[in-house]
Amino acid sequence: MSPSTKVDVDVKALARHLHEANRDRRLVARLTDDHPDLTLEQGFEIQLALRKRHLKEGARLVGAKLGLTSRAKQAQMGLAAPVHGFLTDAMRLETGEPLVVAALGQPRVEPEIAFVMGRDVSGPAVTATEVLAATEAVCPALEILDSRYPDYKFTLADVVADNTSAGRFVLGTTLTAPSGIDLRLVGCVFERNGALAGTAAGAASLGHPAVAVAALVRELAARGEGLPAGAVVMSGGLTEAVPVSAGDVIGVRFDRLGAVELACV
Ligand code: OOG
Ligand code: MG
Repeated sequence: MSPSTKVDVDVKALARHLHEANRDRRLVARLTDDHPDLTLEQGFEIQLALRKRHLKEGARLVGAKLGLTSRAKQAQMGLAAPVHGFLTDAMRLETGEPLVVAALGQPRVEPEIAFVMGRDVSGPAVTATEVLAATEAVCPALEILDSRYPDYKFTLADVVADNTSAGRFVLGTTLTAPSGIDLRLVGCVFERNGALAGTAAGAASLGHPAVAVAALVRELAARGEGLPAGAVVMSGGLTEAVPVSAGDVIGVRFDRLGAVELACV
C-alpha cells in the first residue's frame, strides 16, 4: 500500500468511543496510537459524527470555534496549523455560573475574543472585511478546554476528531459592535487567582481575529456549511491555556471589550 492510500477507519465507532469517554469523564489513548495513518480529513469525519451524536442527544448547535491560531497556542501544543470545532448550548456556561471542575477531565482555560454573527456568512472566498460586516458584536470570552487525551498530547487528526478539545465556554456580558475598533490592537490581561497568567493582543490570532473567522468560514464552505445569524464563534486562544482546579478564579480583561471572570468549584 502506498503511504498516500487512505486507510479505512470506522468513523462512527471512533466518534462513539470519544463521545462515551467524554460522557464517562474518561481519558483515552490517542486515536493515532491505534490508527497511525489517520488523516486530518478523517479527523473531521469523526468530528462530524461526534457532532451528530451531540445533536441526537438533544444538544443544539450554537456556533463554532477556532483553535491553534496563535503562536502561543501552537508552541504550547507543538502543532502549527489552525483547526476548528463546533459549539453546542450544552457547552455554554452562563455569566457568573461556576465551572464544576469535577465535571471535566483535565480542564484548561484560555482567553479569546468571541464573535456573535448578525447575518449569515458563508462562501469559499469570504474575507475578514465581510466577516466584520456580518458581525453583530464581539465580546470577551474564556474557553475551557478538556482534551480526551492524557496530558493534551495529540496530533492534528486526533485533536480534530476530539472536537478540538472543546469543553465549555463563557462569554462576557458586554457586547461591542466591531466597527471602529481595530481588533488587532485590543490588548488583554489574563489572570489566575489575581496573578498574571498571560498578556496578548487580538493580532495574536492569525494576525487579526476576523482573519481567523474568515478562514473558518472558508473551511466550512468546503464542507457545504457556513455560519448562520446568531452563531457564536470563538476566534482562538490568544495566550497559552492554563490548567485549573477547584478554588481557582480565572479572569480576562480586554481593552475596550470588557472582562469576564470564571470561578472554578
Ligand atoms: C486544542 C484546541 C486549541 C485554541 O483556541 O487554540 C484551541 C488544544 O489546545 O487542546 O481551542
Ligand atoms: Mg480555544
